[in-house]
Amino acid sequence: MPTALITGITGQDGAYLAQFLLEKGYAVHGLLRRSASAEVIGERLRWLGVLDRVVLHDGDLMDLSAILRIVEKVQPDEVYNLAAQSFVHASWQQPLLTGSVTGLGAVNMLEAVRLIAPKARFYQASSSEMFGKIQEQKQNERTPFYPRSPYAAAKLYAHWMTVNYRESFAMHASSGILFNHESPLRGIEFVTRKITDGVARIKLGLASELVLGNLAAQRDWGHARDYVAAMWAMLQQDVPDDYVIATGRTVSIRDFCAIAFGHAGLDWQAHVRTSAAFMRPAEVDILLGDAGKARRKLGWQPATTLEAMAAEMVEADLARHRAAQR
Ligand code: NDP
Ligand code: GDR
Repeated sequence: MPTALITGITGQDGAYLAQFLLEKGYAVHGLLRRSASAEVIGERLRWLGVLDRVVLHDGDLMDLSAILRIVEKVQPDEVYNLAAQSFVHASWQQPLLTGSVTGLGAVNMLEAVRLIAPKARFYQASSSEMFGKIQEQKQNERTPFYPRSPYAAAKLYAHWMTVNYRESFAMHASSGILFNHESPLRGIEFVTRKITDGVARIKLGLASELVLGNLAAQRDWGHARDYVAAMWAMLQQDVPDDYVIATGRTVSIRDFCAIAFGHAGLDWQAHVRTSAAFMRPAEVDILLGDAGKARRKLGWQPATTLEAMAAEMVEADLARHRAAQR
């Protein structure tokens, strides 16, 4: 039975990846940082029905000694570094924390693997945000980067450190440059989930309006369930490498609103207003990925359309609010 260690296992991708690996017969271990609100820990893993099938280890990505001990104990075959301060908007308010966790945290994991389990295969959660102010209409693995936030700059550092450890120490380290991916388990502060939650509230009469920021921004959105399969596929290759994972379709926030509100039979324009509070100091206007390399080498392609994903998210938020009302 192969053993995987996932940092960020309590997040959206960590939960889906844990479920995916368990179905493949892996022993799944995860890093868990302590919280005073213990009752909400593992909520996403519980939602997917896998909380009691994973082994959780107390630790923080910033604490190298804890990481070293956990890697020693788990002896993983595969390490997935998903932990990060992942909310772009917050990274301007917390640039140092973001640099520490999202940037240096990856190096803590790389060091732990190099020192304790050098044969383990390593996955780094890189991001399309690294393309930022885009240098090509469609971004692939050769497109130059131009980060536009403290988050993106930190991810770029972690990305290049992953490449460097691969080249310096012959580690099996791969970097997945994933475009936005969403699901019913997406954090509520991210725009798709904020919208689907807003749709559910308005539909059930719990709210009348939804306040958003820049409606013109465009993103290439896929489903997290499809994207974790690509992470795994990267680590099954003989040779480590970097891959763009995307759908190849870009849609504005405005159009996502139309799809999500439309699913509930609502007119988005009657309910959405904008506020400067949700605008960013520097915006990533548009992202559109070319996942041709992943398709050719990994045999990967997305299975879920944006419309199906939006419908799944709206339905999940309706169910949550209905359950809370009972
Ligand atoms: P989430 O924000 O849902 O999850 C982040 C995870 O990191 C949580 O488990 C969180 O723990 C954990 N974490 C944060 N800080 C620390 C720390 N100091 N020590 C240990 N764990 C910590 O992110 P996603 O699941 O959406 O994304 C997974 C990764 O992929 C992230 O690195 C993200 O930046 C990256 N990414 C995501 C994309 C997307 O569209 N979702 C696209 C491209 C890249 P806790 O539950 O305690 O907060
Ligand atoms: P992003 O996701 O920054 O792309 O990062 P987010 O959903 O936060 O923003 C997407 C776009 O929507 C615009 N927007 C709003 N965003 C939020 N959060 N709230 C709003 O009210 C709102 N109104 C408009 C934003 O300006 C932006 O243009 C996500 C994260 O998962 C990162 O960790 C990951 O690396 C990238 O995706 C790829």
